[in-house]
Amino acid sequence: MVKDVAEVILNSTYLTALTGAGVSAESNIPTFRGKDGLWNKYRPEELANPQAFAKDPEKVWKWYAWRMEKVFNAKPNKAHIAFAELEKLGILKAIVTQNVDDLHERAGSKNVLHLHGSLRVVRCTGCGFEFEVEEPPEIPPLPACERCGSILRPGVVWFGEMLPPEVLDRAFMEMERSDVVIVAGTSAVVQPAASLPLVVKRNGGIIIEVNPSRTPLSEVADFSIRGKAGEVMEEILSEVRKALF
Ligand code: BJW
Ligand code: ZN
Repeated sequence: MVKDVAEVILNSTYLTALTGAGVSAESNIPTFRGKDGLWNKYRPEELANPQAFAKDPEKVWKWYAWRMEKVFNAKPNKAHIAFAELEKLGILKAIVTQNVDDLHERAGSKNVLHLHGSLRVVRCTGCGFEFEVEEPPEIPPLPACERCGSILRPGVVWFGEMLPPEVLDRAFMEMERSDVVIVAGTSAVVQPAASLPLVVKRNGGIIIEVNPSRTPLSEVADFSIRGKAGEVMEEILSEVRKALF
């Protein structure tokens, strides 16, 4: 299977990837759902929404500050590195990620689209001022905007919120151009991200799924490799290299 997939990748004209939390699992960052999922005891629907923040901003901020700490100290794993290598080889053209960590970039990937924002970004709920952070804020007190004094919030996309329109447009454009897409480490239940690979399928392209578990996308995927992203992507890269060099 991995050999066949490597061949498909080598024959592709425009390969892209859609990644999710499972790709960072081997960097010890918990996923949201699935086996070993859940950030602490919370389901994402419970805290990753504007209503939860309005009701108890301190609780939500504490959850994010704790996650920021974990993510900022994490290291890219074999999956992130393999994706970055495939881009360097000129084969992978773009990564569309649902992840709010920056592990793809830290592994060396250049063309990364963040559908759900980033834990590195903090935004003012009043004036919209946005900036990058090196460290998580210390909570309490609630972090306040230095320009207008309003409460700051994590620069991520919560349930019921729009995805950044220009990022979503570019993600759809990348999928329109793709003849092959690797879908790795996502439960493929959160929309509109989960629909992106269907664009490739509709245009007659190929979906390669990499996930230890079945997902709603497994039914339409041309290849479903059941395994951990780090291990599988490393094998794929090694097969690609063997064929090239
Ligand atoms: C491994 C592994 C290993 C483990 N290797 N793999 C259409 C129909 C129904 C509902 C909607 C719809 N359109 C919109 C909605 C509403 C909603 C939605 O999708 N709800 C569904 C859950 C039902 N969507 C939205 O609200 C979005 N906004 C929007 O559409 O605006 C317009 C609109 C609003 C309202 C109605 C209609 C339109 C916004 C979605 C924002 C998602 N935000 C979060 C939180 C980000 C901030 C934070 O981090 O806190 O994004 S939720 C969370 O889920 C996070 C993730 O990016 C996202 C996806 O999760 P992901 O990455 O797939 O991870 P998991 O944990 O689910 O799966 C991990 C997978 O890895 C598993 O499959 C494992 O098997 C696997 N795995 N180890 C490889 N080693
Ligand atoms: Zn402000």
